[in-house]
Amino acid sequence: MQSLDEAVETGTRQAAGERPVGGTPELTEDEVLALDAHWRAANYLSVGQIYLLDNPLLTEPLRPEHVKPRLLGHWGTTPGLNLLYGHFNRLISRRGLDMLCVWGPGHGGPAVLANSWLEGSYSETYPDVGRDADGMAKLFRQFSFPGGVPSHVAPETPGSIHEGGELGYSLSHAYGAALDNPGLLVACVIGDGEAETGPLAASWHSTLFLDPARDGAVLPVLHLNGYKIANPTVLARMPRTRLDGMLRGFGYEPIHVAGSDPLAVHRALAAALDTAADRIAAIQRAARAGEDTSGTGRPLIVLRTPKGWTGPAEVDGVPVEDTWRAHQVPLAAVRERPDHLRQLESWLRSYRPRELFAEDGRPATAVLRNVPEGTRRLGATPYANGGLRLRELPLPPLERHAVPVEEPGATRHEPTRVLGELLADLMDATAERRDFRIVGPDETESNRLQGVYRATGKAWQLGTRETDEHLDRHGRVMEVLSEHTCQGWLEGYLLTGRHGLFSCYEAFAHLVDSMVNQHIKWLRVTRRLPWRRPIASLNYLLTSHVWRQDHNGFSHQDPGFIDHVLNKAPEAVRVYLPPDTNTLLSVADHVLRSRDYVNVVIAGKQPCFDWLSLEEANAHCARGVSVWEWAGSESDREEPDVVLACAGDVPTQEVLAASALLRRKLPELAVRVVNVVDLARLLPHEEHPHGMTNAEYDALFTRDRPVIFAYHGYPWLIHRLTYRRAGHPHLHVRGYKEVGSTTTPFDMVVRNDLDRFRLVMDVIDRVPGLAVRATPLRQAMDGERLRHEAWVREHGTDLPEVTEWTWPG
Ligand SMILES: Cc1ncc(C[n+]2csc(CCOP(=O)(O)OP(=O)(O)O)c2C)c(N)n1
Ligand SMILES: [Mg+2]
Repeated sequence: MQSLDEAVETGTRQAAGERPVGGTPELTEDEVLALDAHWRAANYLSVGQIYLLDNPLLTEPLRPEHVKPRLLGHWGTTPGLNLLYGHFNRLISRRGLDMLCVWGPGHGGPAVLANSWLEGSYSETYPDVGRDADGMAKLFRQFSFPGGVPSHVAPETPGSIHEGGELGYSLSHAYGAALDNPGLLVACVIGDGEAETGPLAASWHSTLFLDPARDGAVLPVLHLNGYKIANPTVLARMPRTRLDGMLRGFGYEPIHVAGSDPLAVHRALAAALDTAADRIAAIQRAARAGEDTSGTGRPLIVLRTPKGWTGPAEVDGVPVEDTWRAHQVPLAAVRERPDHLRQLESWLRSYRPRELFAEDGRPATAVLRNVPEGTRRLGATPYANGGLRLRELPLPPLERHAVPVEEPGATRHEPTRVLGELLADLMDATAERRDFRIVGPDETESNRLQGVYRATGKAWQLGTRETDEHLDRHGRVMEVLSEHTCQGWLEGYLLTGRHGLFSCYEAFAHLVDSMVNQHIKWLRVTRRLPWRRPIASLNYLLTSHVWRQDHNGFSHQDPGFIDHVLNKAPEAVRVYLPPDTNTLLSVADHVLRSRDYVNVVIAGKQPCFDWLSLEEANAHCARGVSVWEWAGSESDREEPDVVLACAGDVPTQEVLAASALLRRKLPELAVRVVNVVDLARLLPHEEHPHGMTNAEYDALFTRDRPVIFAYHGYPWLIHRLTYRRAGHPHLHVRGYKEVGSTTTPFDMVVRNDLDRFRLVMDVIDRVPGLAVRATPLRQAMDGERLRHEAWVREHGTDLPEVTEWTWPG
């Protein structure tokens, strides 16, 4: 049989399909044939991955034992992704582009794997899977197979920054990747089902935040294959004029490509991509010459091709191609049913593999005609292995921002306001290199980080008014009222080798629970892939926290994000509760230098006592948990009678106030105060890299003394973390009990039984021998709580002795 190379040489149309190829000025016949050959090869390799255990080149008739016993994968989206990969190759090769692609329908894993194998990046990453017959057999066998590779565009897939497992985040990831990468074009394939998700719908706005002068470009491809798993999609059934109206409203200028005749679609898609690339180049040229391009619609491709295109048209008399039935595995009983086996074989042979691959399995030259060179290949781009491009952050010396602390509790500062100054220095230091950004849902100022605006503004491409503040086309603070979009931008930014911080109200971090799950999973897998270089950690600063949502109340009170992330892979998760300003600075410095973690930092923005000098704060953070000797009363005794533990700024203040009361009222009681800044220290050391050994834990908390633990969040978490410790039966935790309201700060702690008076009562209730002896004190404490209740209701403020309380020293 004639090889494809020969077919292209002689200009025979036969090799490329039945229909004649019409000439267009843009694409020669050879080019169409080469695009089609690549597509057929990728489709063949995709079907092979889903079905075949053996006989990869069909050198013999297909037998049941050549087929996998469990057929797992998604065919429907795959031909569309294959089509696009080949066309992106052409665009890159012709124009010398640096390109990255985010594949929204990541369930089309076979497509991206097939293309990586074809271009050679797969075998370079995994040398045991060579670009030959043996390698092809391994490529097929390993897919969705125990011990092999996942079905999605997972971290294992070369060139991927986006698994696409949980749908909705492709476009925000793509925009995050493009920020501050002026030479990069990020293509983003969006499934029409994915486009129905809330996060995706919100992320269309991203184009109004992208700065064509200093950022790269995003080219969205809305893939209208018409269906999701079992339903048509909204956007595919929407009349075209309405779809266009929607897209134009978001700032895009759609370019439509539609069809089911492969050769016609190749021509139309190539022309569309050329048009889009020309428009992007023109917008960038204008913006970089100082022109305002915000009125020009950004190109977007609407690709309308059949779901499961080129797969079985019908199975068992039921239509499959171009219906929702093509979503997963169209032929399900191949091993059992000879007719299905025959259908699979003819499906595979319809791609004419003998034209596409030599006998030794290597792809024919014509198949690879458009494959770019070296790191321009989508599977080899360093942009998708961000750690390769990562630079150390030029963090300022902490001494420059630390607050002076001569003695504990003598002064007060707003921790996040001081941090804002440090972040401003960091913005200054990265002004040229542009590799640090802050994202947040409209709360940078509310969280008192506004110091940062002396160094940079807020990204904004639309019109401005005189009354607006800090809006700036080139700004590196990104504010949009979609936590999902913020999270997606930051993930895309970090995954492509930069640094950042997400500042958010504590309660609303829950909106991205599911997104952070996925990111943690990504990190966990990449840590086991030696070729993936470590990336900067994803850092959350959660402020405006549960105890100080004074004017918002119950809806804004929820400390549960900590519980959520601590369920996740311990190797990738860190939670910090700095109790004062210098400790926050020390923690911030640490997390911004760290790699491959999700760090959650919970810190207050309200004036807070300064407990530790910078030196003490650094030592405390290095230990993660320390005895604060100056705050207790155990110095002249061998062992404390009771341990008052605390984690979080408000609980720390309540514990110190309780300790001061106990010192005055029960001077003979030996009280130890322990502060926990790194929550994972409480875990057993076998469970978390930061966990303490039992010996360390027992030395701090004792094995048998009562421990009253005042904790920032839900009390159960502390029990969960410590349940295996010898002292656990003696541990009593106070924290947020879901009693929230719009009320005074001290009323919040009283209502949740976390206040100093209640803590003293807890001590009396638990230290043997105090129950009777200290009854008068217990009664007095109860009286204080009643007095508080009456006072706040009458005056609307906290008791003067509470608001004016200071550490007695
Ligand atoms: C957030 C989310 N919800 C549900 C699913 C389950 N799911 C997997 S694929 C799919 C359909 C996707 O349709 P579309 O985006 O159009 O992709 P394609 O048609 O290209 O397969 C769904 C609902 C998911 N992966 N993520
Ligand atoms: Mg679809």
